Amino acid sequence: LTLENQLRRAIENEEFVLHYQPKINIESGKLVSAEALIRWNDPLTGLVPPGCFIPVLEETGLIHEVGRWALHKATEDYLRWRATNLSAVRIAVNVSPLQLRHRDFVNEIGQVIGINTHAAAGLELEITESLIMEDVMHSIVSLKAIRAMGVGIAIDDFGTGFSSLSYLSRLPVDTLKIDRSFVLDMTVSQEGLALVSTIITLAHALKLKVVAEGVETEEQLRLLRILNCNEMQGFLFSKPLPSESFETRFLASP
Ligand code: G
Ligand code: G
Ligand code: MN
Ligand code: NA
Repeated sequence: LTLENQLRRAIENEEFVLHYQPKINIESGKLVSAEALIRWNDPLTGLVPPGCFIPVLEETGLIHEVGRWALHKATEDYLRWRATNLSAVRIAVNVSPLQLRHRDFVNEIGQVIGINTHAAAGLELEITESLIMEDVMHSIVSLKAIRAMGVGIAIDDFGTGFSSLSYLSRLPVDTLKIDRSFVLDMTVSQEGLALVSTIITLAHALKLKVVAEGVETEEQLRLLRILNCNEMQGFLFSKPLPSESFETRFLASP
């Protein structure tokens, strides 16, 4: 069986699951959001990470169907959390550039949130920097329409995609996520620290929120706090968790 056919069967058998990784407000220490990260629960081999199958979903066009499922599932989980908790934890869903480029994507987002304004306010899309830039004019049009519905937009892996700074100021986005390679270098060299500091200053000058990815040490967190980074995500706080564990650990009412 080719991987493509295995994936078609996985879609039929509903074998995809979403894990959630918390994002923490650095100033308050509070949980503010959860990033949905897809896994394939293959009955033969167990959990398969997205790096192993997202490229094949993209090559075969199956990404549209699986991406739509992820958006609906994450929104459903979000609305359930919201119904059972007073805390307003947002939810972030990764979106393939192929999805963003699809003619129907803006409509699809409209269908996902429906008439539920809570869903729109709670939802954020994460889009990789390099791929926004590949088709920047079309990206701007689509992202504007999505943002007009109240959905947030984050640029993922920021710093790795050579964004033109002139476009950065024109992109309709709310958040920059600093790629974890920069967070790693921050405690290794003065140059690494200077880069993170500069990215945060730039983001704030453009009125964007900044999230640091891959935070693994107290030292990284200490420096990010000094630099006024807004949110952090990483193994220091929690790895991505199955939704039941995420709910028990972070959302269970006392
Ligand atoms: O969870 P993990 O670190 O293995 O994720 C690796 C990459 O897979 C992440 O960079 C993320 O952008 C991507 N990814 C995770 N979930 C999804 C998803 O639902 N859709 C898309 N397109 N990419 C995802
Ligand atoms: O590209 P994206 O940022 O969407 O991917 C998130 C990926 O980063 C997930 O696969 C997740 O497992 C991984 N990740 C999250 N936190 C950490 C961390 O602190 N260290 C490392 N090495 N990886 C992390
Ligand atoms: Mn992401
Ligand atoms: Na990233």
